[in-house]
Amino acid sequence: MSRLTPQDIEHVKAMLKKHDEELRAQTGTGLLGIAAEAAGLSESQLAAMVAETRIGVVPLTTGLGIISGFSDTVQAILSFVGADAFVTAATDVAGINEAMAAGVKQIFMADDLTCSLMDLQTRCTADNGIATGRGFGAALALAAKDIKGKKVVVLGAGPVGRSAVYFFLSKGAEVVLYDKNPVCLARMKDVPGVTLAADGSEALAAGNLYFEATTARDTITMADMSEDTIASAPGIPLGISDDAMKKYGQQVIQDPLELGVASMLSCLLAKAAGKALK
Ligand code: PYL
Repeated sequence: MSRLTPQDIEHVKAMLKKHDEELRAQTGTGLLGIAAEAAGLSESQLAAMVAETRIGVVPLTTGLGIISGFSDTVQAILSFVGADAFVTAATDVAGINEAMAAGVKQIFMADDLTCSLMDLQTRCTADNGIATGRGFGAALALAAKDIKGKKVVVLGAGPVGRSAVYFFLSKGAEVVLYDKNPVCLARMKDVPGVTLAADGSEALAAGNLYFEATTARDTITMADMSEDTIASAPGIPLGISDDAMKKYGQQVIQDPLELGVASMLSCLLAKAAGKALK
């Protein structure tokens, strides 16, 4: 998982409404609706569950330390989808204590390796990588109207890519998967419904629904895209080339944190309500 920079997220808060409108134009629903789809909930079910939250976002100074603007941006995203969320004034253990004293039901924390939303009552957790795979997967499925029986190309077999693969399979799609790391790829070789590609070009030639979850640039170029392409691209940095974005950017679903955080919330609330995420 790439570590975000302050520059990656500096415009997120101010652009939340505009991004929600962009997502609605691309998928037929906004951030809340996509997050609901990611967790197998209806939008109204999720809205009712979100209204009962109280989330403490606790900044952590471990490892490479605080990312300027990260906790505030997480809080803004959670609030945008209707959660009662606040950033603790203290960091680390003091921040956790502050959240407990404030009567939180959930706590959001992220160190350099793991980003998690935890439910104190049920002890359920939602992981950013897994939720991001489901959230961007749901966005692609919604944008494509129906992916049942269709081929979805997944580039990247890390935690985000693998989570998306299982989401696409649960929706009846077939998956063509490529990762430049043969060990990552081999982990998926016996999964029914998954075909492993020999390289990125072979994968991209298999269909026009793309899921890009690598840490490389230019994995998808102008030659790979057309008016029929829909791409969902959580990978940081963006894997779609600049010239392809200029021509086909409207067909690309991407953001640095919004879909992942909203989907962490929906997946956590679904799990806390006893719903198994298929
Ligand atoms: C959760 C994000 C999504 C993409 N990359 C992940 C990342 O940047 N993780 C590191 C988060 C560190 C946060 C820091 C703070 O400000 O509390 N510990």
